[in-house]
Amino acid sequence: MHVFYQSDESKMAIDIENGIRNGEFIPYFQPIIRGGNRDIIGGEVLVRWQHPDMGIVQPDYFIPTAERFGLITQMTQSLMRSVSVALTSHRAKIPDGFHIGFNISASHVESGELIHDCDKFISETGKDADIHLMLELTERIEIKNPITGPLFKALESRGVSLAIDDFGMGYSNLNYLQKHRFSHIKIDKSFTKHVNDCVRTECIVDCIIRLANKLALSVIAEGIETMEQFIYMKDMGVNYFQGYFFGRPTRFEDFIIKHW
Ligand code: G
Ligand code: G
Ligand code: MN
Repeated sequence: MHVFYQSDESKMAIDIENGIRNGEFIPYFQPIIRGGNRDIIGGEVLVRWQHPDMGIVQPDYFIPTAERFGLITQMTQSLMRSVSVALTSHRAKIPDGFHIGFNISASHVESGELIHDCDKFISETGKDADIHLMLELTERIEIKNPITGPLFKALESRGVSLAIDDFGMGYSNLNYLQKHRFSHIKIDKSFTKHVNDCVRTECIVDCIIRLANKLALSVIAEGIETMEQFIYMKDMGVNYFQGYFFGRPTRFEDFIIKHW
């Protein structure tokens, strides 16, 4: 008798695939703040799995499997669709120039579908709607494909911003910064956590901000949890802020109710 032992991970991959079809992957939003007046200028989309048995599941549990089993592009596409519906239905409440950031995996960049997905999102939310699309590419994964050059140019020509996410945690790929026109750097929360108690961290943060300024990149500090961290980063010249101090990731409806 032939017995086929299916691994736990491939079982999960099947659940993920079904979950995508059933619309179980939902967007949460976390506000991004401008330093001066503390206005909300946008939000980052953070996916959650609304699991039929387990309830709300955090992405660290399922993103690696979705990536390994080639499901992340589909998941992001379904997320982009949900976000465009949410934004369109609350358009009147959303300020002009609102930034909406998606986390994009390397395989999605390499798939060749990203530009089409962005075009779709832009046309769904309305070309004149003045909603600004931002893509966050984590620095922890290396994107090897040579298509990034033309792709990044095409994105730029559509007004899509590119941010390097988790900056300082990965390859610290300065070559990437040299070659491509990123518009934003997101300082990883592990640095933010120690800005007031570790001189070495302060030196690193100082260098990242100087580098960003010289390259005319905007800086977003992630993981701001206290007033002290906010003030420290603001005094250092950081432009934008994100973290529990300003708001945790929430459902879009709660995001709208809480902030407007
Ligand atoms: O809230 P937080 O637990 O949301 O997110 C955990 C990790 O999952 C972060 O590294 C974040 O970048 C990643 N993540 C969240 N949403 C998405 C998504 O839609 N796509 C990808 N590729 N990663 C995501
Ligand atoms: O990797 P990426 O930067 O995309 O993901 C952001 C992650 O950071 C998410 O898991 C999000 O929930 C989490 N996060 C957001 N704000 C804070 C914060 O103030 N403190 C901590 N510890 N985590 C945060
Ligand atoms: Mn991110």
